[in-house]
Parts: sequence; C-alpha cells; structure tokens
Amino acid sequence: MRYTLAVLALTLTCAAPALAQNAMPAAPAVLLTDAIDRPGQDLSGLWAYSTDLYRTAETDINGRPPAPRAMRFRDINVDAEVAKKPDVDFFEFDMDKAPKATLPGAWNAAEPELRWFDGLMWYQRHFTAEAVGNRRAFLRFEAVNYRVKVYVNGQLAGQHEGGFTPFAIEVGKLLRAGDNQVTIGVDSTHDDTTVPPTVTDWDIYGGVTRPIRLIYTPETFIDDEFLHLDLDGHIRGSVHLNGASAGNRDVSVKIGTGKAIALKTDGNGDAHLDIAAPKGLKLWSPDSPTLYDVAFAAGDDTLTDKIGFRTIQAKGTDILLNGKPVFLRGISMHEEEFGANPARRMTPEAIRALLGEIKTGLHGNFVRLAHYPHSELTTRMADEMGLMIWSEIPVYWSVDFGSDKTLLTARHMLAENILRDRNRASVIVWSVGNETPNTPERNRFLATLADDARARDGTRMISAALLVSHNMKNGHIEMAIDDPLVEHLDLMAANTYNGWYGDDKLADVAKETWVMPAGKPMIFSEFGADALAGVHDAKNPMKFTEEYQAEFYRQTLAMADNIPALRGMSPWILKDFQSPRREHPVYQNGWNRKGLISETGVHKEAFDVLANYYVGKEKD
Ligand code: GCB
Repeated sequence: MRYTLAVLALTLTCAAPALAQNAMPAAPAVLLTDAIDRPGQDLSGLWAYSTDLYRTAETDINGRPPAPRAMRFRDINVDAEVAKKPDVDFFEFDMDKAPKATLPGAWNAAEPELRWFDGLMWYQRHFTAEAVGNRRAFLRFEAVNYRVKVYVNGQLAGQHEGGFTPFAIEVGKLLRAGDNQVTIGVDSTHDDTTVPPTVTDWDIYGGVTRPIRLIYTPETFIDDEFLHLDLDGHIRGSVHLNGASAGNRDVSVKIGTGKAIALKTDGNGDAHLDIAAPKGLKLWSPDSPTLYDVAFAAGDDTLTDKIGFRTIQAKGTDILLNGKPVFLRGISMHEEEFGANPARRMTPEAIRALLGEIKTGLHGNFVRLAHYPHSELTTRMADEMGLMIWSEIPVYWSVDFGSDKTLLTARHMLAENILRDRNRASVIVWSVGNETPNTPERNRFLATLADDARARDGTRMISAALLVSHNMKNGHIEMAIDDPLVEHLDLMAANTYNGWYGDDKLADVAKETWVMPAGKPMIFSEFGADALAGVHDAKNPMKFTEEYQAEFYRQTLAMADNIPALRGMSPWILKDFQSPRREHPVYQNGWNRKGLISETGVHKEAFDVLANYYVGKEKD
C-alpha cells in the first residue's frame, strides 16, 4: 500500500495509539526515485514571497476559512480583480508586486529582516508548461523545511511534512498548456510533535532549501529501483512500476556493458532481480569508488543511475567492507556551505568544498551527515569521491517519544530517506536518533524505527548516536554504554565531551576507560571542543583557544586508542555552524565553534591533529 501526500496530514492527526508498533507504514504513493537523473523543468530562480506570521491565508480571526482577500494562493491578478468591483473588493496581498527571493535557498540569508523569521511564508512564481497530453506530470521537491502546502493554479495539489526528504506531487490534472502559477506555503515552525523538536543546536533554515522541478513521465513509469550486492555474491534488487498498466509488464536492467536482464512485474508492478555478480565486477570502496551505469527500461520509460556495488557488515567487533576490516576515519558535518551568511544552498561546488576537506585534507574515508538527511547531491558526490556515509533522521534530543503522531512522522521520514538513498554505495549506516534519553517510550520509538530500517534495507548497519554514563570506579573515570537500545543496533555509537562539558580535567581524559556490551563494533559518533579561529594562548590554553581544542583532540584520541572495540569516529565537527544556542559575544555570536575549520575556511590547529592521526590509521 502507498499513501498519497494529500491525505498524509489527515493520517498523521488521526493515528490511533495501536498504530505505533504495527506493520511498517506504507511508502509514498509516488517516489520518483532517481528523479535527479530524469529530464525536467527546473523551477529554481526568482520567486515572489510574502510573510504571513498570523497565518491570514489559512484561517480567519475565529479559526474559520480565511478571507479571500488574504489567500495568497489564488489564481488572480489583484489589480484586475479590484478593477471589477473597485468600491467593494480589496486585497491584503499582491504577489505580482511582492519582493522576490532566489530559490532554492533558506530565507534567513535572503534579506536581513528575514534572518530570524520562523513562521509561514508564501512563495509564488509563474512558468510555462507543455501540454501534458497522455503523460503524467509531477512537481518534485527535494526538500522544503518544515511543512508545505502546494497550490497549482489556485488549487491545493498536495502537502508534506518533514524538512529534509524529497516528495513528488502529481499535478497533471491541474496544469494548463502555457502559463501556470504555483504557490507554496512553507511553515518553518516546529512544535512538541515535530521531528526535530523546537530546540536543536542548529539554525532554523526555513524555506525551500533544495531544487523544485516539473517532471513528465509516461502514464506508467519506473517509480523505484533498488540494486545491491549481497554477502553471498549475488546482486539482488527490485523495480517498481507506477501506473494503470504496471502489472505483468516487461522490465529490463542493464549493468554497465553487461547483457540486459529481462524481468516481468507482478500484479503490483514489482519485478525482482537476483543474479550472481558478473565475473570481474569491480567493488566500490573509498580507495576505488567504482560506479556502474545501470540502465532501467520499461515500455517508453528509461532511467540510468550510477550505482556502486560493495558489502558492508558488522561482524563481532569488526566492520567489514567487502569482507575486510575497516576503520572509519570520519568527521561529522552539518548541511551548511562555507561563508559568512550561509543559506543551505548546497551547490555541487559548495558540497565539493566540504567533502574535499574530509577526503583530501583529513585523509578521511567517512562522514556523518548530521543530524538529518542531507542533499541527494551530497550522497551522490560521496559515491563518486569515495566517502562512506552515516545517514540520519532528525530524531534529536527530546522529540515527543510518547506520541504516535511523532512516531509516524519519523517513520515516514526514515522511509523517504532510505528509499531515496538505498542505491548509494557510500551510505553504510542508517541512524535512527541522536542523544535521546533512555526511557521506555523512547526505547519503543527507536526500536520501531530500527525495525523499519532493517525491513526496508537489510544491507546496511543500523545505529543511533547514544548518550553514555560517566562513573567513578576505583578512583578513575569509567565511561559506559549501558543503553537497552543497543540490542536493536548493529553498530554502537557514543557521543562524548569529557574535557569540554562536565568537570573532567583535560589532562585526565586520556586515562578514562570505557565499558560496553560485548560483540558489536563501536564508534565515537561525536567528540569535540569549541575554538575561535585565530584565538591563541599557548601559555594559558583556556577554552575557546585553538590550543585547548587541539589538546582536547590529542587527549580524546589517546583515550580512543585504549578501546578494543573502537572501529571509527566522526568527531564534532568539520566546520563552525550557525546555532541560536551559541551567543557568547566574543567567541560565538551565533556560531557553534566546534569546527576544525572556521565558517570562512580557516583551518584551526586541531585540524592537523586529526589529519595526522588519520594518516597513521590509513597506514595501519
Ligand atoms: C551534541 C549534539 C550536537 C551539538 C553538540 C555540541 O551532543 O549531538 O548536535 O551541536 O553536542 O556542540 O554541544
């Protein structure tokens, strides 16, 4: 079963308690997996915008339907309407005369007065469309933060919740050949039931942060495809067709220059593939990131993706990549470009600049994409450059673990994330949460997500970044992973900040020891300390100096070297990032300073400490 976007909001509000641990929720009715490789009309560019802090376009003063004079999404020309009844009609918007902003790009950087805007914003533009004819047409959004309603030529076409995953809205019946108007109401506000919750440690970044494109498909089209190499040396996968004639159809899959493999769909439009991997198949790895052109065809529809083949597995305390133990030389990263005024405008150049610092600068092979699914361009570039990825959904700190609505929202996000990226060889971990409290509600919530992840894609490790406990044992500090969630995870991941937060002296950190459940690999998903680039005090290295941060890394890395099950790390964090929590007027000014690099690209001393450590690990 697949759900349609228009009914999603209703489903979410009506979710009965019994739903929580029931069967996995349906996938979206339309996925358009790999839409990025389909031709389409890019709607990037200038859009008119209008803030709507009191939501006048959604409701009147008494909670009833809004007054027509406030409905930004109407398909009208305001001047022409007024001219019809000048003594009666008036409007409290006029999108044709509204200011314009460039999309994609969060609104915070568009105008100084929008820096802290957190509410409902209307965007509108016109575009020329071809006649749809006997095809289907979709508006595909790569990400809108956080909720969105989409109107085409004045009609509600669909809606979506969740700021970091793609969705497609079918618009064929609403489009006109020629001029069309599209209006989107983007609501950045979070509340007790959203994912993430209201309080995080990153910026709001409301708006349309990734491209919007108009895509035409044949009436029945290739909606989803998944190919992977299994541990037994077989390539397995599936192709899903969407449309009236999806059942009992011929499908073909061609890997590289191999022979086309002929498949047939069942009554649900699903075809399954299972072949022994071709002899000489070159495996994907960070050292040799081989990708194959894989061509899918069904009737008039064709699609070519670039797919890498590799296996990844947790075995005992090891992580095996293509059957060989690997150490994850990583770093965490937010989705935020270099520059003094970022707007999550993740162009290929912006992504390459960040990933290049990891691959070449740090000698890394791994990146934790914190704390939400990053742009699809990022996971694809990691495929090409050879970086392994930890992918995560924003179940962060204190989401409402007791709420079935929140759980369903998180389950949909996880599904959209996995279904978008499960053809990316770079992705080796699906993470279901970050630093969440150990309570029965949270355990049920995260265990449900871990089960979902495994059911949708059993070919990767499942993890979560865990809180740990800090104990005194025989006069020294012993850290413990003692979280019941571990039994649902393949990889244990711990966040630790001893020597930054808490009372531990930095000089003692290297001697701290760790205990944890046996039989699984463990990584540090975070450790870090703030430093303002350029602030030095070698004699008295206080917090916020580069020297303190560098020493924090030395101490923590020495501690890490004594943990037998440690198989990698993704310290916090590659680059300083904007966060309204961080307001020290000298050192922070709205930036979390735990970056190894400043927001404008200046390396801090600790960068080389980690790079040298990774050079050593590379040789091991
Ligand atoms: C954490 C969080 C991360 C914060 C970081 C910090 O544990 O997972 O989102 O930004 O600590 O800087 O405190």
